[in-house]
Amino acid sequence: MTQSIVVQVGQCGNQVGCRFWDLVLREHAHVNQMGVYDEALSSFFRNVDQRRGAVSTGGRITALKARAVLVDMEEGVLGEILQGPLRSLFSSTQLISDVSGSGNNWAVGHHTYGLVYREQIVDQVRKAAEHCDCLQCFFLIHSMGGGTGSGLGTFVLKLLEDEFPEVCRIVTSVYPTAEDDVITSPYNSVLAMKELTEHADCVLPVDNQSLVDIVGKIQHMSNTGKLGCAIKKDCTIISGQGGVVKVEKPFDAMNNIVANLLLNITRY
Ligand SMILES: Nc1nc2c(ncn2[C@@H]2O[C@H](COP(=O)(O)OP(=O)(O)OP(=O)(O)O)[C@@H](O)[C@H]2O)c(=O)[nH]1
Ligand SMILES: [Mg+2]
Repeated sequence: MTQSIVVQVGQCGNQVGCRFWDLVLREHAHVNQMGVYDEALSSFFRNVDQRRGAVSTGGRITALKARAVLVDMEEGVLGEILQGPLRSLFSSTQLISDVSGSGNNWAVGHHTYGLVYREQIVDQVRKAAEHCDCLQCFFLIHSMGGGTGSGLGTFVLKLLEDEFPEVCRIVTSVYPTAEDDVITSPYNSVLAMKELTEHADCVLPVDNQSLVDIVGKIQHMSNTGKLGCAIKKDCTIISGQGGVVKVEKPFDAMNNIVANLLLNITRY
């Protein structure tokens, strides 16, 4: 069985990433009610027993740790993750953050923070890779509009190519809407796109405007009682209902769609 490592960069990358982890756990709990640490679970999680160390597949679930590295140059989102319901999935060393963010500036993320955090990021990715028997894929999640996601995100992509050339790099890139608040987002997107074309094996482009439209349509159908059998009320496509994260945040419904997309392409 192969394993994958998720690298989530910037606010958007981390918020989408958290919806993904929430959804993976819910789906797994649904199909594996005995709480067995099986091969499907091992593709994204390690199972760690405090006394015995890593537990091999076939045993009971003790403490799951996500195969992930979380990077954001602002503390806010990572701080929330460390205090939120998913906190036990990550040890603090898996989280890499600074204080002030990249100020929506691609170059600050790519060049300034890239150079400063290069070693720390490589170290954490290497540690995560050492815990894998057969590392197949990196899943990078980031936004194209923000400075950290686009700048540092694409720096990390190149880093992964340099350090692990044989491991496939699949990137989920969230594109800004035409009315995006971030004035520099078109520039950040173009600069990041060049890096994607050079260093990614596969890009899953996600358009924020389409996400807004889909969420709006589903909510309209729900309000007018027109939800049919295709989409049920509170289904996982847009809703976190039944998940470990109880309070829905502004981007959650949109991020659930992206998390579903990722879950569907990684399902065994
Ligand atoms: N779909 C979605 N888009 C988001 C989310 N958070 C931010 N965005 C979009 O991402 C872009 C801004 O990027 P961010 O990820 O917030 O920025 P960042 O990577 O943290 O970079 P800096 O804040 O500049 O350091 C804008 O286009 C936002 O609309 C999210 O959770 N989901
Ligand atoms: Mg930010």
